[in-house]
Amino acid sequence: MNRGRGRGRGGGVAVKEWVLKKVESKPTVITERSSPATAHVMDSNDVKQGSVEGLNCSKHPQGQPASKSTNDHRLSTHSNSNHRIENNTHVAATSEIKCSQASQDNTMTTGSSEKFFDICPKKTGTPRLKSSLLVQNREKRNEIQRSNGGQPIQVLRPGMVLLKNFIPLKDQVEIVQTCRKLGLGNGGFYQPGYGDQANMHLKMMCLGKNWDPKSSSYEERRSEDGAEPPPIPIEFHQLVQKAIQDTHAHQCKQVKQKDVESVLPSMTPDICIVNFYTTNGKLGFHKDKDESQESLNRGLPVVSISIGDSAEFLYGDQMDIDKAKKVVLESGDVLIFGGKSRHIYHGVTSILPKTAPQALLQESDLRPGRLNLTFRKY
Ligand SMILES: O=C(O)CCC(=O)C(=O)O
Repeated sequence: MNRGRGRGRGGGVAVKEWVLKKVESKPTVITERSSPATAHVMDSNDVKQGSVEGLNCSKHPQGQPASKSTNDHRLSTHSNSNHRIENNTHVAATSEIKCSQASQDNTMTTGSSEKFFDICPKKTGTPRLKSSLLVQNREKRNEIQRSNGGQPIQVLRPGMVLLKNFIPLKDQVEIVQTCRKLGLGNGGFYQPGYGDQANMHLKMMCLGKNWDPKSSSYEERRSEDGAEPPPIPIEFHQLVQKAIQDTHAHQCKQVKQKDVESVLPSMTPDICIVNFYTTNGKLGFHKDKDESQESLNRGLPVVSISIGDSAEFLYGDQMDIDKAKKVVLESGDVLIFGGKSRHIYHGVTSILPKTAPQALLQESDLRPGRLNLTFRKY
């Protein structure tokens, strides 16, 4: 059950670092999960307020000081927990910060008897603005592409593929509706936090197993409220299977790759982390390393589905966003990273407002922002 985020394996030493950086008068927090690391940058005021909206990642190799030293604060390992706060921080030089407001979108709270975050609130009286010409044209183009059998699969690197516009609009609407329903029920969307009063910049719901950001591990019930994660719906399983099968077929045909399983192993998920990013949501640079050692060793892929507004997604081999590559994930895209790419650092630096397909918004009432589902095998 130990997802391993923030926890060293083998030695059993819990390691999680939080680094604060001063930007103008405001210090900013970078969280880094080391060995391997996960980093998130946060505004320290937000930490105090228990709410964080801006984050980024930076040069801060695990276990090493980053390039610049200031008198900021550093949070790393407690002897008895994952966190520790120190002064005299080493600061990553590349961090660019967006200071946050408190979560204006925190309409939900935890606790099964309380209201959960609704990703499709019913609009009252405010007519939806027509999307820009750019978005309208893109939607037309996407529709044509879909009716012609979709776009070719893009190989971003060995084991990492992008299936552009893979999910038909009708299915996107259904995914939103399913997530909404699950998200309002027991184990639904809540505001996750890392502890130390620092929140993630998104709303989360887990299916299959719960991932707990405080302990960086999987659990059968959500420690926040004791809720049992709902099972992964069958349609989601089918979608993941199709995405992997299509990728294999593409590898066989186009790349003449014989041993497709060694490049991208098949995977039947037992976990789905559903994130909803409002338009100022983000997710810091990190590695997914909390799945079982067997799953990680075999390079069983993470399959990631994007719906709604587009996101800037960074990925790379090093804990350094300056060296990372960027790809824009649009509504209906499926990104898969497994095999040699299973251990990449990755994160979401920004959500691009008003980029969701108009028809999706009309039919689902999805609120501004982005729904992301990542499937994994524990
Ligand atoms: O939202 C995304 O595209 C990435 C999500 C992610 O990295 C994660 O859940 O670990």
